[in-house]
Amino acid sequence: MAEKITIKDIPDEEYIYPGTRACSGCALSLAYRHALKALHSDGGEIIVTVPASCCTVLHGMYPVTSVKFPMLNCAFETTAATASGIKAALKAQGKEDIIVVGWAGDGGTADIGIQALSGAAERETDFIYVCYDNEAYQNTGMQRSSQTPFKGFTTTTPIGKMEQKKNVPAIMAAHGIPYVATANPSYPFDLFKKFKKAKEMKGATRYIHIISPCPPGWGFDTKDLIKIGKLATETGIFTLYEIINGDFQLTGVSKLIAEGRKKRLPVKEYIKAQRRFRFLTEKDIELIQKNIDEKYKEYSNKIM
Ligand SMILES: Cc1ncc(C[n+]2csc(CCOP(=O)(O)OP(=O)(O)O)c2C)c(N)n1
Ligand code: SF4
Ligand SMILES: [Mg+2]
Repeated sequence: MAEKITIKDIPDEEYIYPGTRACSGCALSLAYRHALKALHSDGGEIIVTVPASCCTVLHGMYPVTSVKFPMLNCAFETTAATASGIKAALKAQGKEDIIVVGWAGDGGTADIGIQALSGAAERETDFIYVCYDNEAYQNTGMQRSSQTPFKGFTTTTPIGKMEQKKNVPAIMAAHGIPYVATANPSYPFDLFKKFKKAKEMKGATRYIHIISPCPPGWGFDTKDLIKIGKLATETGIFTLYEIINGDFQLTGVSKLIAEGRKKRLPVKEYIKAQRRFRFLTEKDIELIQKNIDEKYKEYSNKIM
């Protein structure tokens, strides 16, 4: 696969019909759209399993659906277990070429689904697991998850969450799986490329963690979706990287920032653009900025 992806590499075919039941300006829809194009390119079939989440809402209610591929709804905590079952059934039928994908929210991954995911990864189950991280239980009314950021407002953290976010990609990397990546739908070429790589690396679990800005949950206008996603990476709060067979590499804008080829923006720009962060004090923002500065110092030291 060419190192540089351009618009010409993105297939025209759509796998999500226009008019889904997701909110307008939803990053999940955008990420799903480009991921499906990458997974389908060069032919091949996929089966996706999705637990209770905004993604099930996107799909619509039986007997109608907004997608063009086989998808199995599963219980909230069972994405990786269901994907493992699908994989085993396909193997029994000799259909080993079909790619199995588990696609879950942050609650379904980092909280209730983590034991099934950890077990599947340890057993080297051959499937792609995706967590789209909208940083709360958005589908049920914006409750806190372990992915809600420090001081983020949710309906169960009315003065802001007091704890830090759990680092799920690092937990998955600690399983020694061959491919871990982060992605951001505001950078579709980087996302597309990562899904193509995950598709090619068969034989064990591959994990992709996608930041997924959510206008009603995060408190911004739908027109600002791309801007908010870009700010997440341009301020350094959400880093783009890959860990291939244990080798950590920054990608895209995060790489340019660490190499000093692009200026990192102050995190205040990301925070001030979202109503969920309205309780943050100047001191809180300073602390978040300090953490990002330290993280980037480490990245730059690695590169030098
Ligand atoms: C065992 C169980 N507990 C609770 C629920 C209710 N429930 C359905 S979706 C959901 C939240 C999902 O959050 P997340 O995984 O982050 O996906 P999002 O809705 O944010 O897309 C909850 C709590 C459930 N379906 N099953
Ligand atoms: S609540 Fe947020 S994540 Fe869920 S469909 Fe709406 S915009 Fe997307
Ligand atoms: Mg969520």
